[in-house]
Amino acid sequence: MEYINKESSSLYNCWLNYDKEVTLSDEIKEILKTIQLNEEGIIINTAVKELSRAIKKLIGKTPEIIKDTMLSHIYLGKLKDKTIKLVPGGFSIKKSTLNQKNIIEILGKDENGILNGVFSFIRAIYTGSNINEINIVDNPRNMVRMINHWDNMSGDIERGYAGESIFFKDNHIVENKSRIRDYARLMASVAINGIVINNVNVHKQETKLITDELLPEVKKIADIFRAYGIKLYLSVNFASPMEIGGFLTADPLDFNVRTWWKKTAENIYSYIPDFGGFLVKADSESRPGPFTYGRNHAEGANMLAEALRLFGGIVIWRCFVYNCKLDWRDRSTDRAKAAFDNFKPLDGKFDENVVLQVKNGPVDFQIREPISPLFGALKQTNEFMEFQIAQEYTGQQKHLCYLVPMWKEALDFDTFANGKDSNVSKIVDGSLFKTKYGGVAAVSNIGGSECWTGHPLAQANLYGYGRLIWNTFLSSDEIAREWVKLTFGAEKDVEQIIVDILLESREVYEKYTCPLGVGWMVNPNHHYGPSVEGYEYSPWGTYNYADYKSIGVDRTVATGTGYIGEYEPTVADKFENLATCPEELLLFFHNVLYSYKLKTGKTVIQHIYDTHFEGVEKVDEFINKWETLQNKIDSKIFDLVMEKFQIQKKDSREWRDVVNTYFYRKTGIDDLYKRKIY
Ligand code: GCV
Repeated sequence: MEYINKESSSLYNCWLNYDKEVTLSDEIKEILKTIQLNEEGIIINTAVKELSRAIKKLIGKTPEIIKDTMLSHIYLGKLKDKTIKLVPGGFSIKKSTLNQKNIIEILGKDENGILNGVFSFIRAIYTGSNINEINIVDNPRNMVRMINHWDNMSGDIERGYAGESIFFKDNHIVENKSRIRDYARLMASVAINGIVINNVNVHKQETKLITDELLPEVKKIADIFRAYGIKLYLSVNFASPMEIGGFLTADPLDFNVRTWWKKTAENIYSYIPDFGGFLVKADSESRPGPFTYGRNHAEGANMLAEALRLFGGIVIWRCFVYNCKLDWRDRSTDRAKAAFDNFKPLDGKFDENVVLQVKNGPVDFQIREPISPLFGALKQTNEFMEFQIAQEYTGQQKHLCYLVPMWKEALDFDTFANGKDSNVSKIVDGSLFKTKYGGVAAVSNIGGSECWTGHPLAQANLYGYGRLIWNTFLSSDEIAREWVKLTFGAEKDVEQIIVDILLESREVYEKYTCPLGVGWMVNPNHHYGPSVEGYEYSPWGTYNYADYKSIGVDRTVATGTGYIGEYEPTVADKFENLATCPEELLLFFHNVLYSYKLKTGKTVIQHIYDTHFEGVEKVDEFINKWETLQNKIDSKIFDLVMEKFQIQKKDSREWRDVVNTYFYRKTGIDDLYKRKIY
């Protein structure tokens, strides 16, 4: 891991960079000098530390912490007023007067709420809110707000694009845990309250994380997290009873196997009393699972749930289950159908402390996918959304791709599962079907790089994820603006330029990569760079069925794989019908002639040519805009972003040329404008 001089590095401090000019009234400065505190607690102590740290930067002086005062002050504590409705993690912040002195009260529903309130207060100051009139009541939309790490104990990160793991190195847990503390702090500042530290693909070494050999070190990480209100979770290997328990079976209905899991859970809780639970990838991409024993996913998950129930833990069972050996020549097979086919029949069969975690799209984190039909189809099962902050298919943190608009689209989608206004966000927060657990998880994009995310602007995704899942009503623009102000300061033209670039970036990436929702035109395995026929599991021909006449996957009920039939009828009708199918997803759902006319009046082939040229031009525009920021922002951030933009410039041209050439040669259709296609 890199040595980092934390105090002086804006790259490292991210949005918690307090070295910025802020104008505060004398009244507020007076309030900031004193913190009144009458309660004790691990997280409250963190809240006080964090508030004091920010105040020291703001007024050049550490505040005095006292139990009772007649002076102006900030009051930190739990809310007692029953008229304000707070849920766990929620808080209120209000300026008022007491004994003719000005005070600001930061009140939490619980300790987490106090910490969330403190970070929100700091954010309000640094984003230029009027603190003289501060009056906030804020509750989280989702109770569980998680990050999933795909970190291996070797130190590598599966789909990691920002350096090595901050948790593991050379098959050990890192000794110096200061970076883990800084990470917990960053995550707590956007109200993340659960972190899975290891990869869902659990290898031999990580299987041992639940044993006495490694639990003492795991406990140390959990202790760090706890002080920031974060629970630690582990990914587990379904075959653990065999790998580390000495059994010849991992059959979930075997009494001895069940007992082994119970004892294992009990042992974990003896180290980590607030352990969150297990994340499981089973029977997918060669991971072990209940299928080996003729059991289904509910039987597998319920066995683990039984082991954790007594201690309040949950099992998060992933629905990313598909047969990667499907033969694409058989046009009724469709990977997109797999999660639904596996899990819909089991709705209602999972124990109360099992949550199914479903990727936002039915395939795999492409730049454009429809929502997974499991959102809406499962009506009696706890369900978490799974997003990917890591940019596996979206430029791998070399290309800029602000993902908040994509996540918002997914959460806002109306499934019609319970009539109109059955938005996905109501399903994952548990309110639509009154399920016990609601939440969102996302695959982390951080590693040991100085700026955590490799590309400094990819920090906006990490920040934005936390903010969006706390409050799904925030717009992508608001979130981007907050992040820019917190990271770069309050200069208006700087803010506007960076916000504009961020907001356009997803569509720009989409333009020079995969048109109209077709997806998967990346190089196999590592998933970077163009390869129109590159789908690794399709040795029999292209995933997108492009031939000389037509392109796209026919997923209609009438003539295709039938996938569309997995949605509620209102949604299915819209997708099935060419006239109403959203055009950005046209080729995900339909196979059409290259001469098919889009609403713009362009043919599909011309759309492909045009968007690929436009995408590249837009990257050049980004670079020109970024150049205007020289000497206006931190020079290290400026340089590093410019370095990444140069890569994006070069690689977007490769995308344009490979894709356009492929289709030109395949179809023989000229570009209307006779541009050079290589
Ligand atoms: C962790 C995709 C990725 C894999 C990942 C898998 C998953 O297939 O390419 O690296 O494995 O998704 O989500 O389990």
